[in-house]
Amino acid sequence: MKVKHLCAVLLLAFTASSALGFTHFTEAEDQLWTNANNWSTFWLPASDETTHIGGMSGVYADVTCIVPAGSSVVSGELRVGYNFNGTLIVEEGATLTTTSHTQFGAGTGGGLGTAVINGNLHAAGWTFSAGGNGPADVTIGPNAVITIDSAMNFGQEYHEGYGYDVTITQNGGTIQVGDWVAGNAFQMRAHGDAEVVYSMSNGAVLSAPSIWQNSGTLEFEGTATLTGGGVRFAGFDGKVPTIKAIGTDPVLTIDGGRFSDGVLLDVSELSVTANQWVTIVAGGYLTDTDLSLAPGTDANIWQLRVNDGDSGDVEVYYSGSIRIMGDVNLSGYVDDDDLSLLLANWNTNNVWEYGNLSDPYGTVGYVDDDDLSLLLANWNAGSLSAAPQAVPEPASALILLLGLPYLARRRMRR
Ligand SMILES: [Ca+2]
Ligand SMILES: [Ca+2]
Repeated sequence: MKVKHLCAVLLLAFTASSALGFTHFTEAEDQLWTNANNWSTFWLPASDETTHIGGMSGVYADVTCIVPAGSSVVSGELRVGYNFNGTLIVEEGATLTTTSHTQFGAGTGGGLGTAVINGNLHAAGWTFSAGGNGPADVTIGPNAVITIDSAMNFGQEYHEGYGYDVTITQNGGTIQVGDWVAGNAFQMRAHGDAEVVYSMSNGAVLSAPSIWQNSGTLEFEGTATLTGGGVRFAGFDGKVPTIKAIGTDPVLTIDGGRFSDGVLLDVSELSVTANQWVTIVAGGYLTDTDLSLAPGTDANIWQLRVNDGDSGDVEVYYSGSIRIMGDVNLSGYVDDDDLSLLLANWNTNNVWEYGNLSDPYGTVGYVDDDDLSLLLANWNAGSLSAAPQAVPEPASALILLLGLPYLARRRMRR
């Protein structure tokens, strides 16, 4: 009974796909894409310099198929893990061109779309677990050179309430995206409980004019670069994105290229392993809370160190520079100049530059004792990598503090 049932399903799937003009990779002899006997059409041009498979229609890869080293093949739309689980392997030195979208785990059958890519791949677009019913797991190797003409599209937009995990591990290599990296609604996210995890390491580069992350996790280890001009991390729909640093001395370069467009690092959490430095090169704007933050060799390079016992939470706000909690005048360190500015604007509805540290845009908050506490808790911060600084006399701060009730009373009377 079970065998009959399975055959019926297979027949149905074959009939449905044939009607749509899709060629099956059947894996009849081996797993090689360049072996005609592996294809439902039994057709393959003799030369493997440029091989057209599936013509302009498309290919279902619901088993494991390998594009072997030294080969160059072209296909139409490619669906990896559509009816069943499928795996695409592009070996080092191989070139795969898809004239339409490549989809991973984006079929109706719930199949897992897996790929291991260490060669050249050129696709019209990439879709991960979007518009379908399956998860996706893609690993990109150090020799991969990937060009996506339009978008890298994450997540599940058409089946509200469902969610499928998307895991992308980019261990080096370069991905150049023509339009944007995001979900169907311009978010790098998945619905429901699904997680999008994008792990970058070994010098991995992801480049696109627009990279939006609204939930899920971006991990980086060693060095990694997000580039192209419009990197944006911002919460959406009750979810928040996480940037997570792993290993020793991780460096994440967020090179917007066009900073006038604004690089928004509006993440709620930057997760960093204790007792290590993280270097972030960005046009973003970082507000430190419990962490030690120090300028690097130039004003755009800052290092973040999370000490044992400190929280790993960092609030990041939009602007043109990275700022230290308590540094009201943006001088790079926290001292009595900042304290004076804060006190001079006591009890006003104001922005960061006038002392409202707890509410940098001044949307709801006033300059008050919460801000004073934040400043004093970060007294002398920002001087970690500089030459030893004279510690401001506690007495001067104390005198200013003693004068505060008098100042507050005078302002209230006006
Ligand atoms: Ca300052
Ligand atoms: Ca405040």
